[in-house]
Amino acid sequence: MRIGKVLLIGRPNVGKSTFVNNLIGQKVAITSPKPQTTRFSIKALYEDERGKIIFVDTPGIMGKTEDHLSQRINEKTLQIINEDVDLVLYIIDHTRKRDFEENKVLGLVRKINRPKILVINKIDSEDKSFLPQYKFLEDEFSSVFQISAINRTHVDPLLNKIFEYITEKSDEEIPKDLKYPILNIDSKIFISELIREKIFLMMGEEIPYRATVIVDEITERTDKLTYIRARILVTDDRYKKMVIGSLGRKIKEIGSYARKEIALAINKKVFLDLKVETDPHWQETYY
Ligand SMILES: Nc1nc2c(ncn2[C@@H]2O[C@H](COP(=O)(O)OP(=O)(O)OP(=O)(O)O)[C@@H](O)[C@H]2O)c(=O)[nH]1
Ligand SMILES: [Mg+2]
Repeated sequence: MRIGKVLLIGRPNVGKSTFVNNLIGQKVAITSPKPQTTRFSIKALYEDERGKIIFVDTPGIMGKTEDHLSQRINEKTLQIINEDVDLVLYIIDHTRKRDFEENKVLGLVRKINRPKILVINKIDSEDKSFLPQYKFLEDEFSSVFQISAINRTHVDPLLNKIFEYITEKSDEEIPKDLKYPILNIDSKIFISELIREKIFLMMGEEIPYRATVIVDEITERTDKLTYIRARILVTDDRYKKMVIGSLGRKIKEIGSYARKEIALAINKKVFLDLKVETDPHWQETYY
């Protein structure tokens, strides 16, 4: 069987998770316009008549890491990029200047001794382009693709190229992490991610980094209704107030968006029992 693993690497916000979702054809990783939306690596299986590919989405590597959370995320990401893979996709966003952060990621990419493809994302964007700043990279990478992950532009030719690096493997050579059906995360984590995404999309700049979501219970109440109990943990009481909002409006809104999406994903009605708690140590406990 032709089977292999492809690692995605890039600074935050370049569109790694969007690329994986649109390639797989369903949402496996949450996305947002805020940096480091992804907090742990997500492995998702793509399969067609040519073979199977595990795409490894990773958290965007931050240039500066001042807090515990982003330091831990960066550390974990560095471990993942050392895993053995068949191919690396180095994803860049040409609408952003090449800066310290990009150079840091490029330094890491250079050290990976595997075949690499340079993927320039967001070609649909009408924002100012800094493409000339990335021109020099074309000499370094044997293949360069300009894509729009969001519109799926040039994704198929890229996929054809990716398959050139995916070889036949014997049963013993097949990576163990191919045992899961599509995703390497369980439903509790998946649901907590969907709720966390709403926090990234609906709260200001700071709260998303002070918050995490824990799903404590998923119970099938009837064959049509699923009960889900979850907590949003924040580091401080003042963030708790902000997430709850005046008259509880904010948490209601977050819960309502999350509930609708979860219901769609599991194809059942969902009762979402969502609370906010202060836990100053969640970052150390969970990351
Ligand atoms: N215009 C445009 N926007 C895109 C494209 N791909 C992704 N985006 C947007 O870029 C933002 C970041 O996308 P993500 O997929 O979350 O980026 P990421 O690289 O996974 O980010 P981290 O998880 O934070 O590292 C989101 O607002 C996406 O909608 C694209 O092809 N074109
Ligand atoms: Mg991501």
